[in-house]
Amino acid sequence: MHPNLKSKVMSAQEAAALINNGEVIGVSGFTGAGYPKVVPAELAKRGEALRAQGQEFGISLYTGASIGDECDGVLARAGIMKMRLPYQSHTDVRNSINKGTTEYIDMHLSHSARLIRMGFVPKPTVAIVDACEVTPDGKIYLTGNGGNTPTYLLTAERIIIELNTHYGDTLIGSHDIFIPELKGTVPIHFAGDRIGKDYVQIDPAKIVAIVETNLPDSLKAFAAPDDDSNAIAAYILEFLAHERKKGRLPADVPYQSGVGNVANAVLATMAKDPTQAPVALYTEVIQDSVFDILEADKLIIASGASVSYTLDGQEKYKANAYTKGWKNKFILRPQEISNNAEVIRRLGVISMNTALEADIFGHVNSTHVNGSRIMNGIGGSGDFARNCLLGFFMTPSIAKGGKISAIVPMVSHTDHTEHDTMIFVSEQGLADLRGLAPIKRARLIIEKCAHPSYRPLLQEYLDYGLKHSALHAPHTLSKAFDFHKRLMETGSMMG
Ligand code: 0RQ
Repeated sequence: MHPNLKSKVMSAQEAAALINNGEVIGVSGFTGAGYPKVVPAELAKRGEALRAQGQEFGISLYTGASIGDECDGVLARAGIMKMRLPYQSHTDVRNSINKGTTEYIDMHLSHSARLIRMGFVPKPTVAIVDACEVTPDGKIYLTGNGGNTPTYLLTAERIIIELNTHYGDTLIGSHDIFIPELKGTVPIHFAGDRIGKDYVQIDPAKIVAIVETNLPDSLKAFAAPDDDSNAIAAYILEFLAHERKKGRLPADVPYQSGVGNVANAVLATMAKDPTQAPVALYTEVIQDSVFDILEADKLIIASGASVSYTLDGQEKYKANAYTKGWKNKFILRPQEISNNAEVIRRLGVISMNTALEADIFGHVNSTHVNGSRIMNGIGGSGDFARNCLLGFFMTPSIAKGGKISAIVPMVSHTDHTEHDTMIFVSEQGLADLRGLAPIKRARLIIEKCAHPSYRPLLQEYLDYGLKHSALHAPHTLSKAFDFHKRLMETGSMMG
């Protein structure tokens, strides 16, 4: 190692001691990939100890998206996470937000870096970044995510690098770092286009610590897709085949899929289908299901903001990166590019995201249980839903053993309005709402997507509105939240 860099090598504890009360920390990491794994734990210990002595200690934490327990979990449990943006999905962070200890700004993932660069929220004072390689002239080669990491590296006053040998050099060359101007084009015309550099160039004088590690991203294996996920996947694929036959779907449009079991089931089903042509992904999160497509020889390219592989998936990728040429099949981008409106619209992306609840007129709540309790965040779902060529919102028709209907009269919080949603899919069926006025949308959603046990209640709500309200979108405000009221009062939307 170069003497200048060597002099910065220290323990995680020493690096954490460089972080002061009130700092804004920008970390690498997107959907459980490429986040720092040892400095945050030492920071949490330090913060807890100082607080135990009666001293004030709190930090703001900016990420790409959700990150592992070794960063989000430890900081939330220590009670020192005062502010968090732009997305999380950790139980302890969620609890800390919902009890008011952590202030949370839930942002479109494509917007966050630009808002930070423009100074609408305080700029990071320190960046902590998981990296494969750092060179004496300040080239940082990132691990499994682009995320907001380039922006944090460029805007922070001090940089702490966790130099992680886990991926070896298998991710070097995968990145395409491009930071867009406030106005101007992002010249990606195919999912596989490269427009930037494979490293982030920083001023090496900003590096204050290098901590050596050899640690994987701790992402757990997914459960095998259940019957509901398989049914939803089958409806989507049948529908896409139908659209293709109608000539409404160009052959080469790329796919975006959200996180979780349903998204995995869709890609796994595609991989198994002998009639499925090779696909490109222009997505944010690349998950293990991409391996099924690769092994079926159906992957053109996977472009995303992260490779969020399980522990087994990480080993599989490393084993095949060079031997089977998998390294050349992936491009990792900053999230403002993976989720860029201009590019999504230009490429004609097919987008698949999950709703917590949807209402009969097509508005979607992805984030807030009963209108106020945050679940995760909007993530990139809005970036894709508004700008895609064809957009699906997927959800099982019921949750919590039938106590909750995913289809409600009026959503208790709105992330995606009727103007941004197109096609709804549950295990009951698929409703294509494109080109339909509100009453027709409501009839179709109740018929195709609602669970049979909730259809009569939804129909009753619509019928009442048809008699007593204006006949464009017949809501009855005094009854619109009866489902949610019953849930809060009796534990079931059924009452
Ligand atoms: O609760 O965990 O206690 O069993 O919500 O639901 O069905 O397991 O589905 O894990 O895919 O999560 C919308 C939260 C779905 C997620 C959401 C309960 C249900 C269960 C989880 P348990 P499932 P998933 C890509 C794009 C927004 C961001 C997004 C999400 C738990 O997909 O955060 O799409 N999406 N980003 O029982 C109360 C309801 C409920 C409910 C389900 N109506 N009310 N609880 N649940 N419906 C990611 C990024 O952008 C990075």
